[in-house]
Amino acid sequence: MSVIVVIPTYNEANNLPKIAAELFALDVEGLRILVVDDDSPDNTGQVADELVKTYPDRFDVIHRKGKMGLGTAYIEGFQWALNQGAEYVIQMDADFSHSPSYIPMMLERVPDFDVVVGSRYISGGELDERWSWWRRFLSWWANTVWTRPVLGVRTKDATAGFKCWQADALRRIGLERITSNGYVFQVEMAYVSEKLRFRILEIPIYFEDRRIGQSKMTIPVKIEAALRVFEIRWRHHNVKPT
Ligand SMILES: Nc1nc2c(ncn2[C@@H]2O[C@H](COP(=O)(O)OP(=O)(O)OP(=O)(O)O)[C@@H](O)[C@H]2O)c(=O)[nH]1
Ligand SMILES: [Mg+2]
Repeated sequence: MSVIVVIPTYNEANNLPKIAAELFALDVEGLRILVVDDDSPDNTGQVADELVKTYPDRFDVIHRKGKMGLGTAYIEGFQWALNQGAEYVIQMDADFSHSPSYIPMMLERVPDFDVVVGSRYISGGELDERWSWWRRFLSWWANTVWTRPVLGVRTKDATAGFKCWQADALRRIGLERITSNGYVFQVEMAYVSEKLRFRILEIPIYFEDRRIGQSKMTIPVKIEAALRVFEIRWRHHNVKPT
């Protein structure tokens, strides 16, 4: 099996060696990691270069010239993974919000689906119990009251960022038509997946708060993401299953 885990990083120097060690400890045969780093000021890029030496042939990094955003980082990473001949491509954050422990289950289920989504909003899914009611409310509202009705998306967690794709599903998406740069990238991928009538499986996850480092999800970033949902609908409402 050939599995590439794509991890975009911006200031994750302290998380990266730990998440790499946990991923390689999973005992998933053929698992490789690709980091896409945006010239993080905390030197995540150099940490990644060290990891390339520690895990030869299993760990790679793409260095980009500046903070170019989560969306383009994933598109570059996915394209690289497809060119490397990956059968399955996993996307996850570096900050342990997405626990590597779910990956074996995702890989077990993905052969019968186009994509398996780590979901916070199906039965059994949960947000960190340390989150304030306000943070929970905002997250729930953004997903359930805003994004899903605006787009008519059936996936319960339309803003999820932890997914395991069949390589062929990523090819069918046509990555060149995905243009979101920020966090709304996840929503764009979810919407196009549904337009293409992909077989989507949601599995419940416990979404832990980031262990180390700082959130990049500021209020203006959240507002922009909310408004971008309309742009996504406008751009892709005509997409038809192939
Ligand atoms: N390459 C790249 N990675 C990014 C960028 N912005 C965020 N990331 C990474 O994308 C992942 C998710 O970002 P987070 O800051 O954790 O965002 P979040 O999970 O929505 O917010 P938190 O509540 O802080 O965890 C992390 O691995 C980040 O390092 C970016 O502009 N470029
Ligand atoms: Mg996070």
